[in-house]
Amino acid sequence: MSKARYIEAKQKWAEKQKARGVTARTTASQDRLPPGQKLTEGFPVLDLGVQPQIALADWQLTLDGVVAQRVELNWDQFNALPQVEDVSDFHCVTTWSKYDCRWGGVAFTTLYELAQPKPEAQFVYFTSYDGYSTNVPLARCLDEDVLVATSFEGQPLSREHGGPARVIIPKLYAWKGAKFVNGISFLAEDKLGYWEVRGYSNTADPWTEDRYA
Ligand SMILES: Nc1nc2c(c(=O)[nH]1)N[C@H]1C(S)=C(S)[C@@H](COP(=O)(O)O)O[C@H]1N2
Ligand SMILES: [Mo]
Repeated sequence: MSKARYIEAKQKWAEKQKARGVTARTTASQDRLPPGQKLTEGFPVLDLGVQPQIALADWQLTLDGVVAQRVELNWDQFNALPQVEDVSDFHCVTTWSKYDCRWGGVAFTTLYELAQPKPEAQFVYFTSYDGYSTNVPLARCLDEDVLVATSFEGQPLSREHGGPARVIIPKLYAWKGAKFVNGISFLAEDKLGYWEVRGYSNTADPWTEDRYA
């Protein structure tokens, strides 16, 4: 089942990259803003009170769990992977949304391909340099707009917004996207992340205002 989603996502990424330049959403549909959200023009910063400083020479991303291939990527290796760009809307559970964020980096599907999760892997657990963590079903991570971003609006991702690299999962509330990411574990059993153990919803769907569990 995740195999089929993976192939579908790969195909959609290919189509989107082919149509580069028209990836931006051009029509602001009336139902674009999820219920209970307010549009913001700025870009608020939300963190745990620490913005870890990671030298690129020390940066590492580990892919592990129930995988055929445990992978450790340094900064150069990560940036040598195929790069994609995607424009998406950003919805924070604290009720602000930001439209048309242009992220660049590596598609989640590319990392999936590298690690080759086994069929029993159904969940993903992300960890970060600031001690943050969050969990997402694998199927949601295989959507064609999920990426590990290293750039925002064509510029290297700033530290306050999660640089060197952060996860973007546009269809879920933004706490599901780990800033300062350093680990992606593919798991057979779900494992709650930082906010999920503190009462935030596990599913985090902005369209059903699925904010708190
Ligand atoms: N590592 C880490 N990732 C994180 C957080 C955090 O505190 N630490 N906060 C989350 C929350 S609640 C939101 S809304 C977004 C905020 O991203 P921004 O600061 O770029 O707006 O990052 C998410 N990812
Ligand atoms: Mo948030």
